[in-house]
Amino acid sequence: MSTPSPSELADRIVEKARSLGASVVGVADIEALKASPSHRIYPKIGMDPEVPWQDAPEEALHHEVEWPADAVSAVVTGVEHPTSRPELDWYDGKGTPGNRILIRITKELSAWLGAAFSVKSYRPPYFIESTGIFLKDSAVLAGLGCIGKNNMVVTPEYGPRIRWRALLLDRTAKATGPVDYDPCDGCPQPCRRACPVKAFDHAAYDAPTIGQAQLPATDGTYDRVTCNTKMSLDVDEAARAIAASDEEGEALASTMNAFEEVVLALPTAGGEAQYGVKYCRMCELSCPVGR
Ligand code: B12
Ligand code: SF4
Ligand code: SF4
Repeated sequence: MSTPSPSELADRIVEKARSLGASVVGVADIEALKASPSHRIYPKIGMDPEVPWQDAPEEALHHEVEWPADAVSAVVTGVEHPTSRPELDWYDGKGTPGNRILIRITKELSAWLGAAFSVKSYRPPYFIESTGIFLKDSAVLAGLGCIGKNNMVVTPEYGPRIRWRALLLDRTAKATGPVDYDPCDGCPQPCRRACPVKAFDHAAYDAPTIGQAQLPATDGTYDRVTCNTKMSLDVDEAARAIAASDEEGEALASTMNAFEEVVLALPTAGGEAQYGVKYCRMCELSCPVGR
Protein backbone atom coordinates (compact mmCIF):
# COMPACT_ATOMS: atom_id res chain seq x y z
CA MET A 1 0.00 0.00 0.00
CA SER A 2 1.18 3.58 -0.68
CA THR A 3 2.25 5.63 2.33
CA PRO A 4 -0.84 7.24 3.86
CA SER A 5 -0.91 10.98 4.63
CA PRO A 6 -0.83 11.93 8.36
CA SER A 7 -4.55 12.55 8.21
CA GLU A 8 -5.32 9.21 6.49
CA LEU A 9 -3.08 7.39 8.95
CA ALA A 10 -4.95 8.90 11.91
CA ASP A 11 -8.30 7.90 10.38
CA ARG A 12 -7.16 4.33 9.74
CA ILE A 13 -5.76 4.02 13.28
CA VAL A 14 -8.96 5.25 14.88
CA GLU A 15 -11.01 2.84 12.76
CA LYS A 16 -8.72 -0.12 13.54
CA ALA A 17 -8.48 0.54 17.29
CA ARG A 18 -12.25 0.76 17.53
CA SER A 19 -12.59 -2.54 15.69
CA LEU A 20 -10.22 -4.05 18.27
CA GLY A 21 -12.47 -2.94 21.13
CA ALA A 22 -11.38 0.59 22.10
CA SER A 23 -14.25 2.80 23.29
CA VAL A 24 -12.47 5.99 22.19
CA VAL A 25 -9.23 6.62 20.27
CA GLY A 26 -7.21 9.70 19.40
CA VAL A 27 -3.77 10.96 18.41
CA ALA A 28 -1.56 13.53 20.16
CA ASP A 29 1.66 15.20 18.98
CA ILE A 30 4.59 14.14 21.15
CA GLU A 31 6.24 17.57 20.83
CA ALA A 32 3.14 19.13 22.41
CA LEU A 33 3.00 16.41 25.06
CA LYS A 34 6.56 17.06 26.18
CA ALA A 35 5.43 20.57 27.19
CA SER A 36 2.13 19.51 28.81
CA PRO A 37 1.32 20.39 32.46
CA SER A 38 2.16 16.97 33.99
CA HIS A 39 5.45 16.82 32.12
CA ARG A 40 6.35 20.27 33.43
CA ILE A 41 5.27 19.71 37.05
CA TYR A 42 6.82 16.25 37.53
CA PRO A 43 10.48 17.27 37.76
CA LYS A 44 9.42 19.82 40.40
CA ILE A 45 7.25 17.60 42.63
CA GLY A 46 8.66 14.15 41.89
CA MET A 47 7.14 10.70 41.93
CA ASP A 48 6.42 9.96 45.60
CA PRO A 49 2.72 10.13 46.60
CA GLU A 50 3.62 9.18 50.20
CA VAL A 51 5.08 12.53 51.28
CA PRO A 52 4.19 16.16 50.45
CA TRP A 53 6.32 17.25 47.50
CA GLN A 54 7.94 19.98 49.64
CA ASP A 55 9.41 17.23 51.90
CA ALA A 56 10.43 14.85 49.12
CA PRO A 57 14.03 13.66 49.23
CA GLU A 58 16.24 14.93 46.41
CA GLU A 59 16.34 11.49 44.73
CA ALA A 60 12.52 11.49 44.34
CA LEU A 61 12.57 14.80 42.41
CA HIS A 62 13.75 15.83 38.95
CA HIS A 63 12.21 12.80 37.34
CA GLU A 64 11.33 13.12 33.66
CA VAL A 65 9.57 10.93 31.10
CA GLU A 66 11.98 9.04 28.83
CA TRP A 67 10.76 9.30 25.23
CA PRO A 68 12.07 7.05 22.45
CA ALA A 69 14.18 9.39 20.27
CA ASP A 70 12.24 8.70 17.04
CA ALA A 71 8.70 8.81 18.49
CA VAL A 72 6.58 11.64 17.05
CA SER A 73 2.91 10.74 17.59
CA ALA A 74 1.05 9.13 20.50
CA VAL A 75 -2.07 7.04 19.88
CA VAL A 76 -4.29 7.07 22.96
CA THR A 77 -6.87 4.34 23.47
CA GLY A 78 -9.57 4.34 26.13
CA VAL A 79 -11.74 1.50 27.39
CA GLU A 80 -14.87 2.44 29.29
CA HIS A 81 -15.14 1.22 32.89
CA PRO A 82 -18.88 1.54 33.59
CA THR A 83 -20.35 1.46 37.08
CA SER A 84 -22.08 -1.79 36.11
CA ARG A 85 -18.70 -3.57 35.60
CA PRO A 86 -16.69 -2.72 38.75
CA GLU A 87 -14.50 -5.83 38.37
CA LEU A 88 -12.71 -4.25 35.37
CA ASP A 89 -10.92 -1.98 37.86
CA TRP A 90 -10.04 -4.54 40.57
CA TYR A 91 -6.31 -4.99 41.04
CA ASP A 92 -5.69 -8.73 41.31
CA GLY A 93 -1.97 -8.94 41.94
CA LYS A 94 -0.88 -8.77 38.32
CA GLY A 95 -2.97 -5.85 37.07
CA THR A 96 -6.64 -5.20 36.37
CA PRO A 97 -8.90 -6.93 33.83
CA GLY A 98 -9.57 -3.52 32.22
CA ASN A 99 -5.88 -2.80 31.78
CA ARG A 100 -5.37 -6.23 30.25
CA ILE A 101 -7.98 -5.35 27.60
CA LEU A 102 -6.05 -2.14 26.87
CA ILE A 103 -2.76 -4.03 26.69
CA ARG A 104 -4.28 -6.48 24.20
CA ILE A 105 -5.69 -3.66 22.02
CA THR A 106 -2.39 -1.71 21.89
CA LYS A 107 -0.43 -4.89 21.18
CA GLU A 108 -2.66 -5.83 18.25
CA LEU A 109 -2.69 -2.24 16.99
CA SER A 110 1.10 -2.14 17.13
CA ALA A 111 1.40 -5.36 15.09
CA TRP A 112 -1.12 -4.08 12.52
CA LEU A 113 0.70 -0.73 12.13
CA GLY A 114 3.94 -2.58 11.43
CA ALA A 115 2.39 -5.00 8.93
CA ALA A 116 0.14 -2.51 7.10
CA PHE A 117 2.33 0.62 7.00
CA SER A 118 5.81 -0.37 8.30
CA VAL A 119 5.26 1.98 11.25
CA LYS A 120 7.47 1.23 14.24
CA SER A 121 5.66 1.63 17.55
CA TYR A 122 6.50 1.58 21.25
CA ARG A 123 4.17 0.41 23.99
CA PRO A 124 4.95 2.44 27.14
CA PRO A 125 4.29 0.66 30.47
CA TYR A 126 1.86 1.95 33.11
CA PHE A 127 4.19 3.61 35.61
CA ILE A 128 6.09 6.81 34.80
CA GLU A 129 9.19 5.60 36.67
CA SER A 130 9.38 2.59 34.32
CA THR A 131 9.27 4.77 31.13
CA GLY A 132 5.49 5.25 31.13
CA ILE A 133 3.97 8.50 29.88
CA PHE A 134 1.32 10.78 31.38
CA LEU A 135 -1.84 9.24 30.01
CA LYS A 136 -4.31 11.93 31.11
CA ASP A 137 -2.38 14.72 29.37
CA SER A 138 -2.09 12.44 26.33
CA ALA A 139 -5.85 11.83 26.23
CA VAL A 140 -6.59 15.55 26.59
CA LEU A 141 -4.17 16.53 23.81
CA ALA A 142 -5.72 13.80 21.64
CA GLY A 143 -9.05 15.60 22.05
CA LEU A 144 -10.75 12.82 24.01
CA GLY A 145 -11.87 14.96 26.98
CA CYS A 146 -10.60 17.50 29.52
CA ILE A 147 -9.11 17.39 33.03
CA GLY A 148 -12.08 17.71 35.37
CA LYS A 149 -12.36 19.15 38.87
CA ASN A 150 -11.88 15.56 40.05
CA ASN A 151 -8.42 15.51 38.38
CA MET A 152 -9.45 12.78 35.96
CA VAL A 153 -10.04 12.99 32.22
CA VAL A 154 -13.76 13.53 31.75
CA THR A 155 -15.01 12.37 28.35
CA PRO A 156 -18.32 13.42 26.77
CA GLU A 157 -19.25 9.76 26.16
CA TYR A 158 -18.30 8.02 29.43
CA GLY A 159 -17.51 10.85 31.89
CA PRO A 160 -14.37 9.91 33.86
CA ARG A 161 -15.30 6.18 33.86
CA ILE A 162 -12.61 5.20 31.39
CA ARG A 163 -8.99 3.95 31.53
CA TRP A 164 -6.16 4.82 29.15
CA ARG A 165 -3.16 3.32 27.41
CA ALA A 166 -0.87 4.67 24.66
CA LEU A 167 1.23 3.63 21.67
CA LEU A 168 4.10 5.82 20.41
CA LEU A 169 4.78 5.95 16.66
CA ASP A 170 7.86 6.82 14.61
CA ARG A 171 5.52 8.25 11.92
CA THR A 172 3.36 11.37 12.12
CA ALA A 173 -0.37 10.77 12.37
CA LYS A 174 -2.47 13.93 12.45
CA ALA A 175 -3.37 15.01 15.99
CA THR A 176 -7.09 14.73 16.78
CA GLY A 177 -7.09 17.36 19.55
CA PRO A 178 -7.18 19.20 21.81
CA VAL A 179 -10.85 20.22 21.77
CA ASP A 180 -12.81 22.90 23.53
CA TYR A 181 -14.82 21.01 26.18
CA ASP A 182 -15.53 21.83 29.83
CA PRO A 183 -18.42 20.04 31.57
CA CYS A 184 -17.17 21.28 34.97
CA ASP A 185 -18.08 24.89 34.25
CA GLY A 186 -21.08 25.59 36.49
CA CYS A 187 -21.21 22.04 37.90
CA PRO A 188 -21.79 21.89 41.71
CA GLN A 189 -18.82 19.45 41.97
CA PRO A 190 -20.31 16.32 43.59
CA CYS A 191 -16.99 14.66 42.68
CA ARG A 192 -15.02 16.71 45.18
CA ARG A 193 -17.60 16.35 47.96
CA ALA A 194 -17.69 12.56 47.51
CA CYS A 195 -14.06 12.03 48.52
CA PRO A 196 -14.00 9.96 51.74
CA VAL A 197 -10.63 11.37 52.85
CA LYS A 198 -11.17 14.97 51.75
CA ALA A 199 -8.40 15.04 49.18
CA PHE A 200 -9.98 18.13 47.57
CA ASP A 201 -10.36 20.20 50.73
CA HIS A 202 -7.39 22.49 50.33
CA ALA A 203 -4.99 23.76 47.68
CA ALA A 204 -2.08 21.31 47.68
CA TYR A 205 -0.24 23.32 44.99
CA ASP A 206 -0.25 27.00 44.12
CA ALA A 207 0.62 28.49 40.77
CA PRO A 208 3.27 31.04 41.85
CA THR A 209 5.25 28.48 43.90
CA ILE A 210 5.06 25.76 41.25
CA GLY A 211 5.55 28.20 38.40
CA GLN A 212 2.67 27.04 36.21
CA ALA A 213 -1.05 27.70 36.00
CA GLN A 214 -2.38 24.23 35.08
CA LEU A 215 -2.23 22.17 38.25
CA PRO A 216 -3.69 18.89 39.59
CA ALA A 217 -7.53 19.05 39.43
CA THR A 218 -6.93 22.17 37.26
CA ASP A 219 -6.48 24.60 40.20
CA GLY A 220 -4.18 22.66 42.59
CA THR A 221 -7.08 21.36 44.71
CA TYR A 222 -6.13 17.68 44.66
CA ASP A 223 -3.77 16.30 47.26
CA ARG A 224 -2.21 13.05 46.04
CA VAL A 225 -0.76 12.29 49.49
CA THR A 226 -4.24 12.34 51.07
CA CYS A 227 -5.73 10.34 48.18
CA ASN A 228 -2.94 7.81 48.51
CA THR A 229 -3.81 7.16 52.19
CA LYS A 230 -7.18 5.86 50.96
CA MET A 231 -5.43 3.61 48.42
CA SER A 232 -3.46 2.05 51.32
CA LEU A 233 -6.70 1.53 53.26
CA ASP A 234 -8.15 -0.21 50.20
CA VAL A 235 -5.18 -2.62 50.15
CA ASP A 236 -5.70 -3.27 53.90
CA GLU A 237 -9.35 -4.04 53.32
CA ALA A 238 -8.60 -6.45 50.47
CA ALA A 239 -5.89 -8.18 52.51
CA ARG A 240 -8.22 -8.66 55.48
CA ALA A 241 -10.96 -10.03 53.25
CA ILE A 242 -8.76 -12.85 51.94
CA ALA A 243 -6.80 -13.55 55.14
CA ALA A 244 -7.73 -16.30 57.59
CA SER A 245 -7.07 -14.12 60.66
CA ASP A 246 -6.49 -10.47 61.66
CA GLU A 247 -2.77 -11.18 62.12
CA GLU A 248 -2.48 -12.71 58.66
CA GLY A 249 -4.40 -9.74 57.21
CA GLU A 250 -1.97 -7.31 58.81
CA ALA A 251 1.01 -9.25 57.49
CA LEU A 252 -0.47 -9.35 53.98
CA ALA A 253 -1.28 -5.65 53.94
CA SER A 254 2.20 -4.75 55.15
CA THR A 255 3.79 -5.41 51.76
CA MET A 256 2.24 -5.40 48.33
CA ASN A 257 4.41 -8.39 47.41
CA ALA A 258 2.92 -10.57 50.14
CA PHE A 259 -0.56 -9.49 49.14
CA GLU A 260 0.05 -10.16 45.46
CA GLU A 261 1.40 -13.63 46.16
CA VAL A 262 -1.72 -14.69 48.05
CA VAL A 263 -4.16 -13.12 45.59
CA LEU A 264 -2.46 -14.80 42.66
CA ALA A 265 -2.74 -18.18 44.37
CA LEU A 266 -6.54 -17.86 44.76
CA PRO A 267 -8.77 -19.86 42.40
CA THR A 268 -9.79 -17.99 39.24
CA ALA A 269 -13.04 -17.95 37.26
CA GLY A 270 -12.52 -18.20 33.49
CA GLY A 271 -8.90 -17.11 33.85
CA GLU A 272 -9.82 -13.95 35.80
CA ALA A 273 -9.16 -13.55 39.53
CA GLN A 274 -12.31 -13.40 41.63
CA TYR A 275 -11.00 -10.86 44.08
CA GLY A 276 -8.71 -7.88 44.15
CA VAL A 277 -8.10 -4.46 45.63
CA LYS A 278 -11.14 -2.33 44.97
CA TYR A 279 -9.36 1.00 44.76
CA CYS A 280 -11.48 4.03 45.56
CA ARG A 281 -13.41 5.60 42.68
CA MET A 282 -15.74 7.94 44.56
CA CYS A 283 -14.66 11.11 42.71
CA GLU A 284 -15.19 9.22 39.48
CA LEU A 285 -18.47 7.41 40.12
CA SER A 286 -20.16 10.57 41.48
CA CYS A 287 -19.64 12.54 38.25
CA PRO A 288 -22.91 12.79 36.27
CA VAL A 289 -21.24 13.28 32.87
CA GLY A 290 -21.70 10.45 30.36
CA ARG A 291 -24.31 8.51 32.34
C1 B12 B 1 0.65 7.67 40.06
C2 B12 B 1 -0.83 7.51 39.75
C3 B12 B 1 -1.73 7.61 40.82
C4 B12 B 1 -1.26 7.99 42.24
C5 B12 B 1 -0.93 9.51 42.29
C6 B12 B 1 -1.93 10.35 41.53
C7 B12 B 1 -1.53 11.79 41.15
N1 B12 B 1 -2.42 12.44 40.45
O1 B12 B 1 -0.47 12.29 41.45
C8 B12 B 1 -2.49 7.56 43.09
C9 B12 B 1 -2.25 6.12 43.58
C10 B12 B 1 -2.84 8.44 44.30
C11 B12 B 1 -3.62 7.52 42.02
C12 B12 B 1 -4.96 7.61 42.30
C13 B12 B 1 -5.96 7.43 41.33
N2 B12 B 1 -5.78 7.03 40.05
CO1 B12 B 1 -4.08 7.04 39.16
N3 B12 B 1 -2.53 7.03 38.12
C14 B12 B 1 -1.29 7.29 38.42
C15 B12 B 1 -0.41 7.27 37.14
C16 B12 B 1 0.44 6.00 37.15
C17 B12 B 1 0.47 8.51 37.00
C18 B12 B 1 -0.28 9.82 37.31
C19 B12 B 1 0.65 10.95 37.69
O2 B12 B 1 1.64 10.78 38.37
N4 B12 B 1 0.36 12.16 37.24
C20 B12 B 1 1.18 13.34 37.48
C21 B12 B 1 0.60 14.21 38.58
C22 B12 B 1 1.65 15.04 39.19
O3 B12 B 1 -0.30 15.08 37.96
P1 B12 B 1 -1.86 15.04 38.19
O4 B12 B 1 -2.22 14.96 39.61
O5 B12 B 1 -2.40 14.02 37.27
O6 B12 B 1 -2.27 16.53 37.68
C23 B12 B 1 -1.99 16.95 36.36
C24 B12 B 1 -3.21 16.99 35.47
O7 B12 B 1 -4.30 17.44 36.20
C25 B12 B 1 -2.74 18.00 34.39
N5 B12 B 1 -3.64 19.04 33.94
C26 B12 B 1 -4.29 19.97 34.67
N6 B12 B 1 -4.92 20.83 33.86
C27 B12 B 1 -4.63 20.47 32.58
C28 B12 B 1 -5.02 21.04 31.35
C29 B12 B 1 -4.52 20.46 30.16
C30 B12 B 1 -4.89 21.08 28.84
C31 B12 B 1 -3.70 19.30 30.21
C32 B12 B 1 -3.19 18.67 28.94
C33 B12 B 1 -3.34 18.73 31.45
C34 B12 B 1 -3.81 19.34 32.61
O8 B12 B 1 -1.67 18.75 34.99
C35 B12 B 1 -1.54 18.39 36.34
C36 B12 B 1 -0.12 18.62 36.78
O9 B12 B 1 0.13 20.03 36.85
C37 B12 B 1 -1.51 7.26 36.00
C38 B12 B 1 -1.14 6.40 34.76
C39 B12 B 1 -0.26 7.16 33.81
N7 B12 B 1 0.79 6.53 33.36
O10 B12 B 1 -0.52 8.32 33.49
C40 B12 B 1 -2.77 6.71 36.72
C41 B12 B 1 -4.14 7.31 36.35
C42 B12 B 1 -4.03 8.83 36.28
N8 B12 B 1 -4.97 6.94 37.49
C43 B12 B 1 -6.19 6.66 37.19
C44 B12 B 1 -7.19 6.34 38.16
C45 B12 B 1 -8.47 5.77 37.62
C46 B12 B 1 -6.99 6.58 39.54
C47 B12 B 1 -8.00 6.47 40.68
C48 B12 B 1 -9.50 6.69 40.38
C49 B12 B 1 -7.83 5.13 41.44
C50 B12 B 1 -8.30 3.90 40.70
N9 B12 B 1 -9.46 3.35 41.03
O11 B12 B 1 -7.61 3.46 39.78
C51 B12 B 1 -7.44 7.57 41.63
C52 B12 B 1 -7.94 8.97 41.19
C53 B12 B 1 -7.28 10.10 41.88
C54 B12 B 1 -7.59 11.46 41.24
N10 B12 B 1 -8.78 12.00 41.48
O12 B12 B 1 -6.75 12.00 40.50
C55 B12 B 1 -6.44 6.74 35.67
C56 B12 B 1 -7.25 7.99 35.29
C57 B12 B 1 -8.35 7.70 34.26
C58 B12 B 1 -9.06 8.95 33.82
N11 B12 B 1 -10.32 8.84 33.47
O13 B12 B 1 -8.50 10.02 33.75
C59 B12 B 1 -4.95 6.72 35.12
C60 B12 B 1 -4.73 7.51 33.84
C61 B12 B 1 -4.60 5.24 34.87
C62 B12 B 1 -5.43 4.53 33.81
N12 B12 B 1 -5.48 3.24 33.95
O14 B12 B 1 -6.03 5.02 32.91
N13 B12 B 1 -3.08 7.42 40.77
S1 SF4 C 1 -18.79 16.10 38.92
FE1 SF4 C 1 -17.84 15.81 36.88
S2 SF4 C 1 -18.53 17.59 35.69
FE2 SF4 C 1 -18.93 18.06 37.83
S3 SF4 C 1 -17.11 19.21 38.49
FE3 SF4 C 1 -16.76 17.04 38.99
S4 SF4 C 1 -15.65 16.22 37.22
FE4 SF4 C 1 -16.58 18.16 36.58
S1 SF4 D 1 -9.85 8.26 44.41
FE1 SF4 D 1 -11.04 8.34 46.31
S2 SF4 D 1 -9.58 9.06 47.84
FE2 SF4 D 1 -8.69 9.55 45.84
S3 SF4 D 1 -9.41 11.65 45.40
FE3 SF4 D 1 -10.89 10.23 44.46
S4 SF4 D 1 -12.47 10.02 46.02
FE4 SF4 D 1 -10.68 10.85 47.07
